[in-house]
Amino acid sequence: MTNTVLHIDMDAFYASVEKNRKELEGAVVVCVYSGRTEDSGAVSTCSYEARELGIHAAMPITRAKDIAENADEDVHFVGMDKEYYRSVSNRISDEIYDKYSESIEQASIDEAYLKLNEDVDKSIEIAEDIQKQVREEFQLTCSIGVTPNKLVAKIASDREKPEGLTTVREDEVEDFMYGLELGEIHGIGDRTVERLEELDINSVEELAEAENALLVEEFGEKQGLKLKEKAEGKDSSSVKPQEQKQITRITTLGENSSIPKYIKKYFPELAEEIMEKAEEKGVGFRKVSLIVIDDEIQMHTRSTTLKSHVQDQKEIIENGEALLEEFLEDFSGQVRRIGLRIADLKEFEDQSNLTEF
Ligand code: DCP
Ligand code: MG
Repeated sequence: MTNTVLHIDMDAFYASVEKNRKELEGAVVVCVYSGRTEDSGAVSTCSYEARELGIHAAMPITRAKDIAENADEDVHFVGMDKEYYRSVSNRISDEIYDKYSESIEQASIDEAYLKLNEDVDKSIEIAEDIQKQVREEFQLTCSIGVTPNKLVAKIASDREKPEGLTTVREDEVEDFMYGLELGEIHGIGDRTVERLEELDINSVEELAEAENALLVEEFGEKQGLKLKEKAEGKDSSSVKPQEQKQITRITTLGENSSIPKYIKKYFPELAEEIMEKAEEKGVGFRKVSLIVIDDEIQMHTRSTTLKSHVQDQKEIIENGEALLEEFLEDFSGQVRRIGLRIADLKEFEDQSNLTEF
């Protein structure tokens, strides 16, 4: 079996999330206000429209406001709300990435590595599918690198932003790496570039072909050889999945509805997908949740806690149905998307074949 690593990086993440939340058009600048004076603080990130004006992350807010004042278009300034961005990030991972990989490493609030047990062509299809769902379900875009390892994936995802898809196959790694500047390789900072240049190593190719002894003398055995491996595009580090806290599956209804019978028809398939994942992970659950996304894209959740941990598809469906009926009793809108979730997960051993006395 072959496998690949995807690196997914959201485009202008905080700014894009704010754009949707506040229904803003055009340039958006997300600010971290320090509170000292009204405008003291720095830009956290900004939309691509704002970048075109010359605004960028880490710029003082006062400077960004000066630029905005002289711009022909409106520039929206909003305060950073990291907790909210984190909740969106968790949902993207939970509702989309989780369907494709057993091994997801959330590397930061807006980037994740997925290990896929697939060949490159199938992996590209999955990456396209992920981009489509992120766009349709979250009105956000992301850029993805499809490659043999984490090091190359991280660089690849950054090559064609926004909404880029960059594939580097095993036999293309060398060309890809040699086309980079030394400083573009993750983990090779300005100071390292300077030290390499002092050794007359001025390109990635030269680093890949440098004498081991020379690098070891300058950087020590471990770091010296590591630098060379990086230049070769080699990386043996594995995707390290975080402990999974919940399993969620959501689907869009054929048409918006508020009729329990119609909505419930979607439950068996959702529950089956959740169970497949739970069995693959070897976990049982004690909490079942219903997720409703209404026709105004508002999300509602309702949950039940069970008496003990189980690993039972029927429990998901029946509790989901009860929660849905309860929810619809005092809900006057229309349901657009429906989902089920299991949580409070625990390693689970099937004991149904043990005889009870
Ligand atoms: N961030 C920050 N300060 C920085 C850099 C980043 O607060 N100096 C935050 C805001 C970003 C998020 O981290 O939205 C992710 O960082 P990225 O470098 O991925 O930046 P973006 O997602 O905003 O833009 P890009 O489209 O270039 O990935
Ligand atoms: Mg990003």
